[in-house]
Amino acid sequence: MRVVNSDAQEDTLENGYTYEVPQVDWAALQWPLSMTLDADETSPLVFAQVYEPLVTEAAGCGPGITAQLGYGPQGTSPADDPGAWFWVDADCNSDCGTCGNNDEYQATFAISLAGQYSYAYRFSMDTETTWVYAEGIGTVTVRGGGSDLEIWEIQPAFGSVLGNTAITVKGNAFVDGAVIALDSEVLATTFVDENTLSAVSLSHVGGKVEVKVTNPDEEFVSLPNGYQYLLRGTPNLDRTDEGKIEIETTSQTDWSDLFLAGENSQAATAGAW
Ligand SMILES: [Ca+2]
Ligand SMILES: [Ca+2]
Repeated sequence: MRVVNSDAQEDTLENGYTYEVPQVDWAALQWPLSMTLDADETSPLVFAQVYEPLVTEAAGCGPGITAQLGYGPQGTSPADDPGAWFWVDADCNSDCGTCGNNDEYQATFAISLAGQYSYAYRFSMDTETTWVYAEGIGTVTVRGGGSDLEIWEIQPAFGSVLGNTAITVKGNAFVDGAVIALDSEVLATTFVDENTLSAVSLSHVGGKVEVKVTNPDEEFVSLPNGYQYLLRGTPNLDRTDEGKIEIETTSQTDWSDLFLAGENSQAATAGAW
């Protein structure tokens, strides 16, 4: 920045002024956070809210904000991997009565290929040059059906690094004798029906791993990042019909004292501390 007086005296301050890219101050995915669809089925409306001072406070949606809803391979980040995501423009939900100072946007998507995907919102204030990615990532399972071998979802999709987590893989065209593998480690697998397999996880270092189902004829399908080994799962604090919170320990997806002690020894062995 340079200032020049009328007597031609002047001074310059290098980097004295910063041109900032206009960005929304806050944005978050609202609802829903997960869904299951058939292939090519249009999703329910997905909502996100955004806040920008002097733009969103007034009724309706303020000018100059572009909102997009996108989906991409499950476990990928829309900010880190935007080329792998598909985006659609969202519309203003001008009827939002609970938005306060925020604006709300809505959109739908449909996905042709069966599998598990993540979805998210992003917002731009400079005609789609830079984006702010909204807080919150949704998960959608797309069922294909027909005779194709498919993985739809893993229940639960995470478990202890110690292993011994009972997992169920839902999908299509499983054959008696099919096996589940986590990170290429084949598990002793129980065939329940053509849509359901169950197994118990083995111990493994923390992180996301591929889930693979192989039928006896060697045909296989895999879901990258489909299962996550955690040092500790989040306890399920949903109340029962009687209003009680029951910590369930057999699946090891809830906390227990025994579980916590085991984690520490496992972490030490893995050299993570
Ligand atoms: Ca801003
Ligand atoms: Ca508004």
